[in-house]
Amino acid sequence: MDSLDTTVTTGTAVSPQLSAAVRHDWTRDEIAALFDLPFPELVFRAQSVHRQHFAPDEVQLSTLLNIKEGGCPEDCGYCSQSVHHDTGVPASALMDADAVAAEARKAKAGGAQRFCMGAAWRELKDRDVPKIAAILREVKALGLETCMTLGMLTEAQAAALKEAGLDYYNHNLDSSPEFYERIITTRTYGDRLDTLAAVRGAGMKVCCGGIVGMGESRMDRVGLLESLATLSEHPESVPINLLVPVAGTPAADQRRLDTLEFVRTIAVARILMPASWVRLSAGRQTLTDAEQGLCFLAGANSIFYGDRLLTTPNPEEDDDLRLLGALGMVAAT
Ligand code: SAM
Ligand code: DTB
Ligand code: SF4
Repeated sequence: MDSLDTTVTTGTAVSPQLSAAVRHDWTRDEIAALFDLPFPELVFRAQSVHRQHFAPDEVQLSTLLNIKEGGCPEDCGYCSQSVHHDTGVPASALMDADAVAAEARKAKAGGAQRFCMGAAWRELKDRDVPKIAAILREVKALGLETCMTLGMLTEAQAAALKEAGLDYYNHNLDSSPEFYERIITTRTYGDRLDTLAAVRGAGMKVCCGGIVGMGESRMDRVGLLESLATLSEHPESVPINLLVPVAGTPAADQRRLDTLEFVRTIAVARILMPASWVRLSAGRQTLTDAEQGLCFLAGANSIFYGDRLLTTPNPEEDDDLRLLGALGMVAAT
């Protein structure tokens, strides 16, 4: 049996040899068939594939800092930082390098491995490149891995960031190409793919995933994962965000996605991109310890660590350390 086989043997103990080969030719039908598997079969397959590439008890810890909040000209329907929505999030200037380094030092002392910095920009402006480079040099000097998400990038900007010490660039596809157009009108799916190509071209690692629970259908979740899993190189890091509903945004009143469907999405991402770190990202505040444990069982092996995401709360570090301890899991080395 390989990872495509959707045949299920019921009432019989089977130990299929599941292939964890990295493929880039997944079809929507194959992906939809994985979503349709009985839950225990799906989680078993995800866990089996996971163990062929990763230690099952290791979790990668990334701490997030909003280095430039609010005032973003884009109209992403889920986002608290868009000027198009009345969310009460103020627009701030870009933090200076010393202030960012102070936060990075705290993150490192708390046990973070990677420091992720987000700016509420449509795109990086050339005039800000020296300031961003200064930030990167300071954070890198602390011995942390670096990640940034600054909106769209040109090839030259991507090269400059790489040169300044940027390890990862986060730029999400967010949803299927079809659903994307219903949540964002100010830039296209193609624009996002161009930025991802610029990041790859500069030799950086890619962090790219999406958001679920925005009112999309299961086929849209299939479409998102198809877009990610058919990239010529899989993103090294795949954040799966569960929508954090923010008052004042068009997505504010969305019904919460069923947790089992969220776990299925993680399991399918794990099977499709077996060698990538799958991050259980935004939305952990609404998951119980047991539900988060289920996400790890389904192949998630990375989290945002620290009590804030960009503008919304995340679990306290102590709570996460307690949870990892209770699960017998450790920070990845
Ligand atoms: N402005 C940059 C951009 O969009 O490329 C970077 C920051 S942006 C906030 C990074 C990602 O965070 C988005 O692409 C989206 O996937 C996720 N995100 C933003 N708001 C969210 C929310 N309310 N719930 C879940 N995920 C969210
Ligand atoms: C990602 O995929 N999720 C993070 C990070 N990349 C930048 C952002 C989550 C934001 C959640 C809502 C907020 O705090 O504003
Ligand atoms: Fe701007 Fe990023 Fe928010 Fe979209 S998700 S409005 S680009 S900060």
